[in-house]
Amino acid sequence: MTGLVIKKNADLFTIESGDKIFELKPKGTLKKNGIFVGDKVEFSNTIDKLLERKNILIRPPLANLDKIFIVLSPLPKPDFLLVDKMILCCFVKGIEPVLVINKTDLIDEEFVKNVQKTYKKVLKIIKTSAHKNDVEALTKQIKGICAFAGQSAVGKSSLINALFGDKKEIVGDLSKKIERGKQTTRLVSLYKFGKGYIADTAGFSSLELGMLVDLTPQEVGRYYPDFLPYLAECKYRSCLHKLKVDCAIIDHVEKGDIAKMRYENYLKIIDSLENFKKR
Ligand SMILES: Nc1nc2c(ncn2[C@@H]2O[C@H](COP(=O)(O)OP(=O)(O)O)[C@@H](O)[C@H]2O)c(=O)[nH]1
Ligand SMILES: [Mg+2]
Ligand SMILES: [Zn+2]
Repeated sequence: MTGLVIKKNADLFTIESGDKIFELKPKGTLKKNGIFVGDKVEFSNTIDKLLERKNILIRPPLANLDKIFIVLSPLPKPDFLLVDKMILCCFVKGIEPVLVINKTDLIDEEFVKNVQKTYKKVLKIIKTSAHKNDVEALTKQIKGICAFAGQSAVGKSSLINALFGDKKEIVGDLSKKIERGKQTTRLVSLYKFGKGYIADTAGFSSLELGMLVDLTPQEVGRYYPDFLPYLAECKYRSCLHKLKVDCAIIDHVEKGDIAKMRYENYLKIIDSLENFKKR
């Protein structure tokens, strides 16, 4: 039989298969540390085989992520460099990023417009208010294995609470874990929601560049959907888009086709990637 790992507790794994749940240990030759929540496995009375995975994150430990909701809000003030790093990480790993503008009850139109202008060519953008229980757009987006990311206090836990609504026993467990997760646990579970699953990714608010260590600075621009239409215009194929001469990206930033902030954050990301590799 095959199933999905939805929870891991020491060497005991919770596997969902159809509408049944199994609690199993891996057979002797399989290393428990090699099996992640989100993995598909073959099993009998033990977990026998790990099936192919499409991606993996180490922190939080999750396999086969389909979508990450990157949440931001007017308060706390957004850290757009972090947002851009998360978007890059998603594209590198083959995860669909969705930008969630939360706290629309507090937001002025100007804030929303600016975010939309900067990111409309980059990823899907939806608006929510956890306070007003306005999570319809978010509900529609939940397919496959999904996780929430974003700086602390943007409303990730509140959104998850709003989604689960009256299923209080799950929510209690989930939000407790998320709070606890800040200091201690690295445990992750998947909770079924509609057509997909939601991961309670405690502490998914920062991102180490180590995750992108296999990426060369020259490759970074290729993961920028807003750069993509112009890359062929750069004179040199390995253009880092740092020098004005013969660089189409800088040209299109000046023309306003590419958001200046996206470009400036791009420069910061490739610089820190270069420094990281030198260490
Ligand atoms: N006004 C408003 N406040 C919100 C909204 N969502 C969350 N908050 C508040 O923002 C604070 C942080 O929320 P929380 O869910 O803990 O954020 P997390 O750190 O991202 O999980 C709490 O005081 C929430 O009540 C919202 O849609 N509107
Ligand atoms: Mg939280
Ligand atoms: Zn260039």
